[in-house]
Amino acid sequence: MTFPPMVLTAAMVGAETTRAQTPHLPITAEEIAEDAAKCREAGAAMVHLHVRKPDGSPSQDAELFRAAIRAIRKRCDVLIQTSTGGAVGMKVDERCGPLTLQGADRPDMATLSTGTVNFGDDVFWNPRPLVRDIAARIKALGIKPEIECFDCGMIDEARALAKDGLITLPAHFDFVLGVPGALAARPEALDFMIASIPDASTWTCAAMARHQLPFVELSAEKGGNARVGLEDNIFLSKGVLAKGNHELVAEAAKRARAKGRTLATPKEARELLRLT
Ligand code: KMH
Ligand code: ZN
Repeated sequence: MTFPPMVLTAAMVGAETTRAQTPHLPITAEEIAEDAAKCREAGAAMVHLHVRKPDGSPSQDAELFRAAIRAIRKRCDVLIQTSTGGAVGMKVDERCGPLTLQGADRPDMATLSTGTVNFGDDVFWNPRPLVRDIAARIKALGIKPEIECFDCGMIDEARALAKDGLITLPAHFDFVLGVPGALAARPEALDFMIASIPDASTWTCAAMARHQLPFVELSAEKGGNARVGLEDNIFLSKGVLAKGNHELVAEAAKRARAKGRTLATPKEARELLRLT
């Protein structure tokens, strides 16, 4: 079967990875932009973006996002998907900081997690009213959400959001597999999720830690898209740190091509994911 070009997303920063874990985590706008340009060259069509304060702590501050988005767009044409998850414990207005950016600074996409989930020893808190609030803000900004599903019920919740007119179908889903306390990174789980999404929807898979690169191969075989990057995994191979997100993207690109997939450019990704 011939599949469409594969969209590779680089989850570059996250909220949990620390410089103590890897010295290669980009923190400043310039560091993020430099690595984003290398990710683009290596085959990424999109970056999933979090930002940090100068001390490295997670932030959803609009001005930090504005600086990172401008720095990235100055260097390359990669699509920018901002986080609305932020870090555990953040309140909704803080989480939605990047959704206040308009005009040339507006992100291309934003994430929308559709349910509460254990997140390691913490809880990533997404009760229904909060999810609806964030969905409405994404809709008002006129961009498309990536529905982050840490568990299967979150796909069903997306259908409920569509019924309420808060998202449109077909949607774009991200299956997040392997967060401790949530759905494990098992091939059967991926198969079930693929079978569960509404007709004509698109999907990507973000598997955690050592599962990241093997699940790029699985996603490639199954006709989907994939997310890699230091938010979810810091190792290129056992005990070997990735020297930046671009190394993980390059490895993902190699594995995707070995499975017969071509890689989407940002322009192709925009069409494939039906972004406005
Ligand atoms: N940092 C996690 C608690 C998102 O970006 O939308 C949530 C997260 C999801 O990373
Ligand atoms: Zn994230």
